Amino acid sequence: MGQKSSQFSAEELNDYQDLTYFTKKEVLIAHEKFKSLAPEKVGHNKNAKLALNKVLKLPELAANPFGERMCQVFSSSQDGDCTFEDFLDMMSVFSSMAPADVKAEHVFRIFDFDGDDMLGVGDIKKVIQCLIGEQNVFNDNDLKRLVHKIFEEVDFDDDGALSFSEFEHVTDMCPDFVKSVYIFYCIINACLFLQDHWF
Ligand SMILES: [Ca+2]
Ligand SMILES: [Ca+2]
Repeated sequence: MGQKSSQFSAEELNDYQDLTYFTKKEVLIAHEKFKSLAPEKVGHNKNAKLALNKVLKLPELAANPFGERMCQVFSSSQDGDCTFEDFLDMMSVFSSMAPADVKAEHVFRIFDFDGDDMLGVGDIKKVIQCLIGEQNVFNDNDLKRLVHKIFEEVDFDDDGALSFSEFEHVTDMCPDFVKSVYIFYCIINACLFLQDHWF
């Protein structure tokens, strides 16, 4: 404990480098971040599991409206609590080095709240609710109309749910997470604008 040298063996670092989009140096930086959330715990056990509310203290996640949902998707225990390996995976997938299709796959999982491999009306409502947060300016009718508008734009086969390929079509135009969230955001703003001119 308390040693300045790495908590990882050379072999472990090689493995992490192979399994993520990070270099060994970046793996160590990610571990420093993880450790800063609970220094005593992680100092004793480099892969200690941290509770969701601890992980959410990370500024990058605290500022992200999907922070909690991201932790749930990457948590190996599926409850949002994260080990370093869960955390590393999440950081790696959303790093600039990860390819767009890998990001899109994970954004889809994050948006798929009920885990049925489709983005249904309920999922998209939750996505919108995450985006607009506390200052909920929509009533139920607004929300319904907005969801209807989104499906009109991207539900190409008209089956009332967005498949991964329909979703990918949107994210192809805007490959990173922030941008695909931004697209939904633009759709929302466009709808708000339209709403003013609907009647
Ligand atoms: Ca779903
Ligand atoms: Ca569809």
